[in-house]
Amino acid sequence: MSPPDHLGKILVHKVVILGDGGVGKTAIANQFIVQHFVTTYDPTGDGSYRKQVVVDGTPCVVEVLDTDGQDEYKALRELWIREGEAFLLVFSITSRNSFTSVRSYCQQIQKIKKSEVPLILVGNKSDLASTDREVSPQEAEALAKELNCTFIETSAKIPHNIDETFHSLIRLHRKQTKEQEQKAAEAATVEAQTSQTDGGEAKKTGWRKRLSGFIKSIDKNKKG
Ligand SMILES: Nc1nc2c(ncn2[C@@H]2O[C@H](COP(=O)(O)OP(=O)(O)OP(=O)(O)O)[C@@H](O)[C@H]2O)c(=O)[nH]1
Ligand SMILES: [Mg+2]
Repeated sequence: MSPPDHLGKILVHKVVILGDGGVGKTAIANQFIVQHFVTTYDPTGDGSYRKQVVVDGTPCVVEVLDTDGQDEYKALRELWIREGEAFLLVFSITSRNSFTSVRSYCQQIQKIKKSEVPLILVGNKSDLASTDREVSPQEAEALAKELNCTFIETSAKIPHNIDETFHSLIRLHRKQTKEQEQKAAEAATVEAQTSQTDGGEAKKTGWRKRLSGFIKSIDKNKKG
């Protein structure tokens, strides 16, 4: 077990699942959190769950926010996106409409977050690929390339690629957090160096000023 002081340092990843109604967001969240597949479709409100996992030997907590894809919840979406740190953008491979919606979710994330965020494009219901597929993997790959993210096909039913998807997102978030910390440390070093140089300059200027006054007074004395 980790020593107690380490527990306090465990990183919490706030993952938001976005996508149209019926694509399987709740099913994905349930499968990841409790390894259970819900067959009934209950378009309920948003819910959040927590789970501790170990990814690449490091423990962390994943906080999953399962949003509601119904239109009446649109107003809440901005709030969910603000809360989130990493995103699963879900469509169903059996619904072209849900695939078309992906771009607008992504635009909304970019508008609110302003900077790049860890994001994975998820094509759910892969178990229905042979009978009901409406979106090809090639099309989804092309969209992922355009959105500068990874594409993964999942099935919350069988299940397939569920843990892998969350683990990949955690890795992306860890990488980004590390890069941001490095950037902040670099910026702090540059700032410290600049203020040191500024201080040096200020001293030099003060020293020059004082010296020039001293030289002037010597010159005056000489003349006198
Ligand atoms: N075959 C299959 N069915 C799935 C899969 N994932 C979800 N479903 C079914 O699709 C329906 C909708 O799933 P939900 O998880 O409730 O969809 P949702 O995205 O949460 O929908 P909203 O809460 O309305 O936004 C349910 O009947 C699920 O059983 C999957 O991977 N394969
Ligand atoms: Mg749901």
